[in-house]
Amino acid sequence: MLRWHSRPRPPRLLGVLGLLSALLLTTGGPAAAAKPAPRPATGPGTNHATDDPFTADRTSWWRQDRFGMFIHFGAYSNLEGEYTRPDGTVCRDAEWIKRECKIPNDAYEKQAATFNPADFDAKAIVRAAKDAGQRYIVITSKHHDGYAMWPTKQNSWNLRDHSAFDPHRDILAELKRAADAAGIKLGFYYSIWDWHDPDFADPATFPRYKKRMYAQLKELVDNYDPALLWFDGEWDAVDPVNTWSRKDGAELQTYLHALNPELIVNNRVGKRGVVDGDFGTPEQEIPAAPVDGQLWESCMTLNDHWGFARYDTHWKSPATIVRNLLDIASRGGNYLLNVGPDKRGRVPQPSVDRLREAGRWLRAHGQGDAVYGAGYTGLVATPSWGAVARRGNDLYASVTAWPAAGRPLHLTAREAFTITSARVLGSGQRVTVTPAGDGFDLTPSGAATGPVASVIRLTVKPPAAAPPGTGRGLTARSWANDTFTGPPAVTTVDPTVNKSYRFDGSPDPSIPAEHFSTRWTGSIQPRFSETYTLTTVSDDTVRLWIDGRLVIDSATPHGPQTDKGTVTLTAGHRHDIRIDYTQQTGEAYMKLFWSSPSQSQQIVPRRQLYAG
Ligand code: H79
Repeated sequence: MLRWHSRPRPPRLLGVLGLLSALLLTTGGPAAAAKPAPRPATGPGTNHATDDPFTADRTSWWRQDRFGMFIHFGAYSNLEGEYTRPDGTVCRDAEWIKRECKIPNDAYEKQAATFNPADFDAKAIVRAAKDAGQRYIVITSKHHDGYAMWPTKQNSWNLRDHSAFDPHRDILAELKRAADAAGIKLGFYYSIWDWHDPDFADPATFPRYKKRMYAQLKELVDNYDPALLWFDGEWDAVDPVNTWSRKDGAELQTYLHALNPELIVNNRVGKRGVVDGDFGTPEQEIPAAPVDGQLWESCMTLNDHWGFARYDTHWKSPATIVRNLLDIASRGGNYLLNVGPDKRGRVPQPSVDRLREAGRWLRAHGQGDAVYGAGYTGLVATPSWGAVARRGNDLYASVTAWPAAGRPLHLTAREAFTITSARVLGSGQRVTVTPAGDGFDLTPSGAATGPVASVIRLTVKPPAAAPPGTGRGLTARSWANDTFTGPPAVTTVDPTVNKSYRFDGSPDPSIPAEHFSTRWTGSIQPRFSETYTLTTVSDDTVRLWIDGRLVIDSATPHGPQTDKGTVTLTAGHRHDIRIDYTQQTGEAYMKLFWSSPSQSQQIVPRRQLYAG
């Protein structure tokens, strides 16, 4: 299995300021001549996109693991979802209780001082995640109430300095140790929106808040080496006013990348855009289809609250959990399923029980193969009777509505392929496969293997593929104007079209960050003879031609945006491609993805692109 358990820590860069002073210190000396100066991390000539999250080694574990545990735990947990007002009436909420129940600061601080999660048992939590088949954990390090769950040095509003908890304990360190020991990845949730910090709401003092926030994030990265950061609270809001901007997000991403280039970050680091961070974050919902231009993860509660609420018994059933996971994996997404420990730090038993049931299903008969390392396939249409995911040359048809005896399950094929074997995991029954209409009928000879879902593994002979190409990228001509006028300022071969210039970058140090244009030319060589969907993510404009035909025409200046066009391509053939891209002012992005029945979404890779 492709997992790194004891990956050596990547070398820490110094951060932008450190990097600049390191540069100043080393220029001119005799040693400086030996080493090429490191490329600056900001400014003209910078492309912040350093890989394709859909295919990078950096994101490999996350793309395979599919199922994670979210943990909402903070000073609010101490109230267990109920606040008794001075007049004796009770107000209910969970992690939003301070705001929704309008608890005065001093009252909230007073109750937090009694917070004593002495029963927090990192090993038990990791065991619960492992039993559930969850392969990573994301815990709130700081929610909107601003209360830090580790001994931060930036303020005293934290679990060590403002609680009744043993000051020698550090639950994030405990969780990190237990997760490492179990081969589970650990990530931290961090809320940008902060109801407690007095500097947050006023634009005049916000820079002070931002400095503390950066320092807290550095503490988290340096002290706990998280694999992932999960931001939240990036939205515009009042009370307190949230001024977090796309520019703030762009700067934070640059900062985090300098701290650890391997970090995986969600899209709420910016403003939830398709160009922000590494993955999209649908909350309490499952997208109906793969998301264009971005990895994605659905986060969901196990009952109706994120934080512990002692009265909330509206638990999802194990069947719902498993079926959600199957739907999500079959659309190429991840499932981050939440638990909210009580004020003593214990994960509610109903949560543990349901998670264990889900894990039991995943372990049974190797059914986890339908989830881990499996993903979207365009080869077949989504059936009404379940979900189909692809892993190599196996399709996993997870059937939640098993047919009556002798009745078929119909599978619609979007491209011609052959099924060479079909069997029900955990059952010796036969599955008869017959070509029928627009695809196949699968007729099992026996009963479902269980009430949750039964998995039919179909081994397929997929559509023929041309061998990988030998391309080295497209020719890129860039102008220091947004009209392709005059001689280009620079001509290069770009391995891929994958540009995140954000606010400050540009194609070349000689080209300022505003008003430029790039024209890519050459050819694109598909490996399958199929209908391809070309997807661009651009800001400000893009036009794309294949074999002289305009496939994407998005010439009205726009913010970060996804556009799509379809084109039938021939395996191994080099189709002419031309892309005209302009950047006027503000942010700048240009990415080119492709997908087809046989090709899952990715940045069009270098070897399939030829200069010209
Ligand atoms: O941490 C969990 C929730 O507490 C948090 N995200 C998950 C992972 C979450 N916060 N808010 N929401 C979920 C719902 C969004 C509410 C909002 Fe609003 C409506 C934000 C902006 C409009 C409330 C009303 C705040 C501002 C106006």
